[in-house]
Amino acid sequence: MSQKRTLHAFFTPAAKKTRLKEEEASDEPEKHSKHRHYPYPILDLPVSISQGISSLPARQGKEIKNQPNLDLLYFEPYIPRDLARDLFAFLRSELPFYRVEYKINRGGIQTDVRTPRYTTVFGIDETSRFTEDGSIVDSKSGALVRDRRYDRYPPRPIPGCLDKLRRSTEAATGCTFNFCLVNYYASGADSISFHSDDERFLGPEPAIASFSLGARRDFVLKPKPKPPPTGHDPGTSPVGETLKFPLASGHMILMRGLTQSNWLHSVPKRGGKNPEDGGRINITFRKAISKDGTENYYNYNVGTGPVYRWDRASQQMRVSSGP
Ligand SMILES: O=C(O)CCC(=O)C(=O)O
Repeated sequence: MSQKRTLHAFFTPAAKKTRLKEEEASDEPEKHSKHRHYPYPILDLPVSISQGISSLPARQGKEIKNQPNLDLLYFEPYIPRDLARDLFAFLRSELPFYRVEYKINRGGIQTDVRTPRYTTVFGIDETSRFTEDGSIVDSKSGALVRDRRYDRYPPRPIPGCLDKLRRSTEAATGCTFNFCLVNYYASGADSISFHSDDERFLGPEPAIASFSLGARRDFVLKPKPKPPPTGHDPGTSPVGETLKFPLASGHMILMRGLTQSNWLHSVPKRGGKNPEDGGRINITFRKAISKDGTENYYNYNVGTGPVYRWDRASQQMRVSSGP
């Protein structure tokens, strides 16, 4: 049996077998995206998924602007159910993930934080780009770039299996993106706490496209707390209410405009035994405008710990022993 057949078979449900037969009959070898800073070559999408992405989005986005300074475009869905299921299984199997640990200073006390989900990141800020051979050059001059912010965690180009969706998202939203962050929530115990993506390295009104694949999870938005009123500002401006979107597989929310400077978002933990606790992938596309963004994203989404990879036999992430 060819390697192609084996890989296709393991993430493809029975209902897809007829369509895949034609692909398996082709002698095309599997292709991988390669880069010296990937822990292993990353498999490109099978033809069935790649072709499916070519005809997205499945639906038009719906504008949600009914709260002060909130500007969302909600695709419900962007990716139809079967394609979302295949893309979820493919990315979970093929991407390298990390469980990043870092220290923060809370009120003068050093605290260890273990990120409560698996993460990975690809891309580089707009001051630089990758050449064909994977080197990093200045976006304008084309000269090789050496910068301490790229030294500790060398940037990695967005692999083909994510770049196709990035290009589709750019076409559907009119935005441009140079970063792809991926979260894997293994169960309801994994989460992301309230935060906003309002760092200076994203520019003043960042657009962030956020995809959900796999288990349904709540995406909660709440207004940022207002500073206490001053003599000039009696503090009467409207703030808005907490919103909850139960995001299903294939849904995409574009957050744009003043959303990040005025709202916080989170995916809270979910308790209890729920049949939908089958794992969820979140993909965000963003645009970083400075090298600080590149350093920050690799620091918090790759870090210095081991690589995890999906283990089919045990149906969980395991520390990867090699390519
Ligand atoms: O998983 C999600 O839907 C949200 C992810 C998120 O907020 C982030 O990566 O900043």
